[in-house]
Amino acid sequence: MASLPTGPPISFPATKGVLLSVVWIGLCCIAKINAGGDLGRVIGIGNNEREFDYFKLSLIWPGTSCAATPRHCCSSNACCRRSDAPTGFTIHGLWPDYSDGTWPACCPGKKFDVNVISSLLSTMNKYWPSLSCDSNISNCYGGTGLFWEHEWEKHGTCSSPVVRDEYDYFVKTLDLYFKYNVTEVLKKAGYVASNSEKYPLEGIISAIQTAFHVTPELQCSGNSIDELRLCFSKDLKLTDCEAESSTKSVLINSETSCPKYVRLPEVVSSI
Ligand code: U2P
Repeated sequence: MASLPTGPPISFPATKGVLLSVVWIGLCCIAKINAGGDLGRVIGIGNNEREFDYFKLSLIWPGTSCAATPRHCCSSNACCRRSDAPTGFTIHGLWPDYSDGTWPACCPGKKFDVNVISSLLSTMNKYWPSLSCDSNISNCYGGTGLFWEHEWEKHGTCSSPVVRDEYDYFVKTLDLYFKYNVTEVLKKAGYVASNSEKYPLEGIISAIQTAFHVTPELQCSGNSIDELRLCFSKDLKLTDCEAESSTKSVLINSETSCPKYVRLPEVVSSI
């Protein structure tokens, strides 16, 4: 009768190690489901994530975003700041992306610690505010938390080696936001928040192209601009956002993109 091959006995600590790894991978999977809602495009788990190809600086138009959540008010929701509500683009996040249209998310790294960015908080509250309640924002570990926690854990942790740590992630993002002031560029071209005006999409794209010599990515909700994204190479130089929309005509003609005339609505502050 054939006997089972014998090997070194598996010690308890080794078994425990295997079990812990399985639990950890399981937790990572859950985190991806909770933190994204965009699982189809998120790839990689654990340490095998390959390095990203480029960055997207994603900016939110608060007037559009706030209109989508009119009744969810709480202290963290900047839509509810009445006269102090944001008047221009605010930061959504700096996202490491792959050239094929997917992106890494929730890479192993340090958990968010708000104390690390205490010196940045007043700037962050103004230019990188949450536009919903923290209880609705998922982190990478199956819970909920601050908007900044979500952005650091989901995107910041996958931004190495360009981004060194949590503090560096927020500083680099704020630097890019202030260096390439999209709200100011559009204002100079006559595109300002308005609840009555409609603007030609082509004019908005041209204004960015003239100022920064690159093509942005735009996302609309109905006929209102929801997000404007600037793309950057890994050395943080502006580059065209090519992955999803390589030319102006693609942007304008695409069925899933913005219509030819778009709005930049003002924030109608909810209570
Ligand atoms: O578009 C829906 C959400 O998917 C994430 N996203 C999108 C495009 C991209 O290039 N990279 C990327 O990460 C964003 O996820 P969030 O940070 O909001 O969780 C985006 O909102």
